[in-house]
Amino acid sequence: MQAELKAIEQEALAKVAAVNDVKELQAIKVAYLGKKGSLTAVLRGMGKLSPEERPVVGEIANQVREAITKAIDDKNDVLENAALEEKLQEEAIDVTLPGRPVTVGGPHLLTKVIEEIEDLFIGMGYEVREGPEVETDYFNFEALNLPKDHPARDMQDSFYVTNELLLRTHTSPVQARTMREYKGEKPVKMICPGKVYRRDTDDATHSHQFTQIEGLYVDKDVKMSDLKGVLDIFAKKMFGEDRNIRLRPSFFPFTEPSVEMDISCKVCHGEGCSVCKGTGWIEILGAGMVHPNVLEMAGYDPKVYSGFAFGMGPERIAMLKYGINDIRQFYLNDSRFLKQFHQA
Ligand code: 2NL
Repeated sequence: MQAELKAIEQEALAKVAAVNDVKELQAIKVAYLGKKGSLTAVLRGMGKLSPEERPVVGEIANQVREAITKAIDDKNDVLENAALEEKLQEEAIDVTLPGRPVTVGGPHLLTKVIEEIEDLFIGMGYEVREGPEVETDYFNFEALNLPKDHPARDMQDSFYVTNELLLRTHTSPVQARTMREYKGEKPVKMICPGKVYRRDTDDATHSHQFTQIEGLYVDKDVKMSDLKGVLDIFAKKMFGEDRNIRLRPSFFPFTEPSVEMDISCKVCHGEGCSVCKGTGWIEILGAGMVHPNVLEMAGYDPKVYSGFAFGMGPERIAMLKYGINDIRQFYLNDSRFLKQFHQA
């Protein structure tokens, strides 16, 4: 029986030494030490031994059990450590690698141009005002001398929300609202930047949504020459002191007389070249003296008050200033375009 025990020990230790897998090791443990295991079977047979033999064999049996148990536990530690090591290797992180770069954004070019224009007029005493983008038919059209049957009110050209509400087609309603608020009692000197909407097909020079900045100065004795002086200062500050302006007659329903302003071409200084299409001048904005009907509807007595107004498109200003040839660039949010105008 002692020889049998020693043989079991040798066999078990050899198997444990050969195994390389935790599950197989577990199977060996069951095969030798389990309830139906071979060592257990031998120990069951101890009852048949003589009382002298029993303690001797019992002692050996315990040693064998301990030797096998220890071998299994040690091997288990080895295998678990190896598995852990492998996992650590697989999941290793190189903390010395450079991190992902953090890109910093900046204000959109259009925002910067609008703020530059705002600052320029704030410097001349204008207040900046904003108003709703969903406007009433009254403030968007009626109050600006565009009666119900006026051709500029074509349903095809505006985004109507209801019969009476639409997305504003210009920022003038903000000025009409301001005059109404001031009740014809004090001067108005304001600009209003903001988004406007027209039912247009988008292309290089048209967008169904774009921005506008309008200006309005209403007071006693405001004259056309005041308008020309302010626009000249604006053009020189915005495009350079070497630029000149000229006013051409034009038409808007809300101003009389109406003009369009050109600035001299920076490339040829008025001589005529490809940039200005041979004319020497580039159109920048529209303006005029506020129509008496507009003053009257807003509560200002046209016999006492007069005013000038102007309107411009910041996209157009930015395109001329930075040589951008497609208005859609402003709205595509292509970072390759936007980045060019970020400060270093
Ligand atoms: C353009 C022309 C213009 C105005 C806007 C205005 C506003 C009031 C009264 C009178 Cl409340 N006029 N605004 C006047 C003339 C021209 O814009 O071509 N804009 C891009």
